[in-house]
Amino acid sequence: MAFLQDPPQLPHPYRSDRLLLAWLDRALPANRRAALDADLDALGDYAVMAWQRAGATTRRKPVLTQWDAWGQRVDRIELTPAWQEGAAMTTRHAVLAAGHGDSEHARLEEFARVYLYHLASEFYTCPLAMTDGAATAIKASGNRELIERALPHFLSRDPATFWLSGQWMTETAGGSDVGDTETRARQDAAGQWRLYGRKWFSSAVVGEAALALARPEGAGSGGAALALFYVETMDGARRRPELIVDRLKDKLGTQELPTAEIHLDGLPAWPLGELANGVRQVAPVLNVTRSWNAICAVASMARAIALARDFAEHRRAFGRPLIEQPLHAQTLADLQAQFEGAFALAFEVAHLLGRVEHGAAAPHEAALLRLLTPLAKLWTGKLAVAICSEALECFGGAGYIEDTGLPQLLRDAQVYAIWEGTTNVLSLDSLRALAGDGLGPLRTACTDWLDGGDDMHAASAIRQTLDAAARWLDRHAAARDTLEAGARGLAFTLAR
Ligand code: MFK
Ligand code: FAD
Repeated sequence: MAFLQDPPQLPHPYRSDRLLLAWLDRALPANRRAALDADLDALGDYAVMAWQRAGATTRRKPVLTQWDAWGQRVDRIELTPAWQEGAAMTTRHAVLAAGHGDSEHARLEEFARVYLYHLASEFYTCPLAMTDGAATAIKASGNRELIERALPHFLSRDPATFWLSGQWMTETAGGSDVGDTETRARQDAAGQWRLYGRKWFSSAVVGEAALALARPEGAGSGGAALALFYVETMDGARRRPELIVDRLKDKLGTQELPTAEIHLDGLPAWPLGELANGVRQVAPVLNVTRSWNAICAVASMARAIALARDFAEHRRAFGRPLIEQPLHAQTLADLQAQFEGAFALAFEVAHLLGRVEHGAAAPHEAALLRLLTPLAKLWTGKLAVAICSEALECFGGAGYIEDTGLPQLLRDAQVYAIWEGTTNVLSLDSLRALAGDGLGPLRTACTDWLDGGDDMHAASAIRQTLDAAARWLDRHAAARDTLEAGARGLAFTLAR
C-alpha cells in the first residue's frame, strides 16, 4: 500500500488557543470569565464539527429562485447548512445580545464569541456584524419608536423572533464615495417615506431589516444631503414586493454568503433622525462592523496557522517531521508572531469599545478607539491575506487543492481588505481620526503601556516612531494631497 498522508486535524479553537485564554483571564473579572466558559466551549465544539462537515460537503453556494412554477415572483434563497443554523446558534450563545449587556466587558465577551464562531458560520457573521451595527446606530439615534421596534428582534435570544439587518450603502456609482448615492426617498400621499433605487451589494438580503442611505426628494447633491433610513423587508412570511432581488453575485470567496444586487421600488422606510447627514448617522455602524472585520480577520489567521502547525507535526520530509526542520519551524514562528500582534490590536479595540460605550474609559480612550478602529481593520485585513497565503504554502501542493478546504481560507481572506472600506479609504479615515489632538491619545496609551514594561529598547523605538510620525503630519498639514498620498504608509506604521 502506497503512503497516504493524514489530513490536518483542527485543534479545539477555544481550549487550545492560549492567546485567547490568556487575554480573557487577564481582562475579565473571575465571575464573568467563568460565566463565559460554556458558550465559548460550545462555539469551539461547533467549529470542530463544521470543519469536519465541510470536508464532506460539496455544496458551497446559496441558490436564488426568482419565479415559482406558475410565474409568481418569489425571490426565494436556499441557504447552506451553517446559514440555516445561524439564528439558532446566534441566539443560543447570545452572540449579539452579549455585546449589548450592561457592562464595560460586554464587547470583549461578544467578540470572543465572534472569534470562535466566525469560520464555522460561513460568514453568517457578515450580516450579524451589520445587525450589531444597526442596533448600535439605532440606539445612538435616540429614536424611541425604532429602538422599541427593532432592538428586541436584533438582540433576541429566541430564533423565532430574531431578525438580521443589512447595511445598504454601496451603489454602482460609489462604494467608497457614498456621497454619489442615487437612491431616492419620496413621501407618498399618506406621508410614508418610500425608497426607489438600486443597491449594488446587499450581503444580508435574507435579513428582515436594513439601514439604507438615500437622498430625500428635493435635497441637494453630496454626502451631507443623504438621510439614513430603517426598512423592513418582509410582509409576514413573504418578501415585500417593493424589494426585488436581481441576482446573487458570483464571488471570489465568501461563497456561502448571499450577496445580492437589489432594486427598491417604493419600499417603505423610516428616517433614523434628521433628513440629512446620513453618513454621520451611519458612522456607528461602520465602526462596529470594522471591529468585527478585524476580529474575523484574526480568526482566519488563527485557523490557517492551527492547521499548518498540525500538518507540520505529522508530515515528514528529509527524515523528520516538518516541525523539526529548523526553517519550517521558523516560518511557523514568524506567522505566529505576526498573528499575535494582530490579535492584540483587534482585541484591544474590542476592549476599548466596551469601555467607551459604558463610560468606563480614561479621558484619552474615546479618541484612541476612534483611531485604532480603522488601523485595526486595515492592518488585519491585509495581514490575513499574507498569513493565509503563507500557511497554504506550508502544505505544499495540497494547499493549492480545492477539496482540502485550504484554498477557501485564502479566497475568503481577500474580502477583509475590500468591504467596509478599502485599505486606502481606511487610511484616509485614520487621517480624519488624527484631526484635532493628532497622535496625542496614542502617545498617552503608549506611555501607559511602555511605563508598565521593562523593554527599554522597544519603548524608545516606539517613541521615536511616534515623534517621526508627528513631525511628518506637522510638515504636511497644509498639503492635503501629500498627506493623502502618504496616508497608507503612516497608517501601517502606526498599526505596526
Ligand atoms: C465578517 C466580518 C464582518 C464584517 C462585515 C462586513 C459587511 C460588509 C458590508 C459592507 O461593505 S457595507 C458598505 C461599507 N461601506 C463603507 O465602509 C464606505 C467606505 N467609505 C467611507 O468610509 C468614506 O470615508 C465615507 C463614506 C465615510 C466618506 O463619506 P463623506 O460624506 O465624504 O464623509 P465626510 O464628509 O468626511 O464625513 C461625514 C461625517 O461622518 C463627518 O462628521 P461631521 O458631519 O460631524 O463632520 C465625519 O467625521 C463622519 N465620519 C465619517 N467616517 C467616520 C465618521 N465618524 C466616525 N467614524 C467614522 N469612521
Ligand atoms: P471604489 O470605491 O470604486 O474603489 C476602487 C478603488 O479605488 C479601491 O482600491 C479604493 O481603495 C480606491 N479609492 C477610492 N477612493 C479613494 C481615495 N479617495 N483615495 C485613494 N484610493 C481610493 N456594500 C454594502 O453597502 N452592503 C453590503 O452588504 C456589502 N456587501 C459586500 C460583500 C462583498 C463580498 C463585497 C466584496 C463587497 C460588499 N459591499 C457591500 C461593497 C463594499 O463595501 C464596496 O465594494 C467597497 O466599499 C468599495 O467600494 P467600490 O466597490 O465602489 O470601489
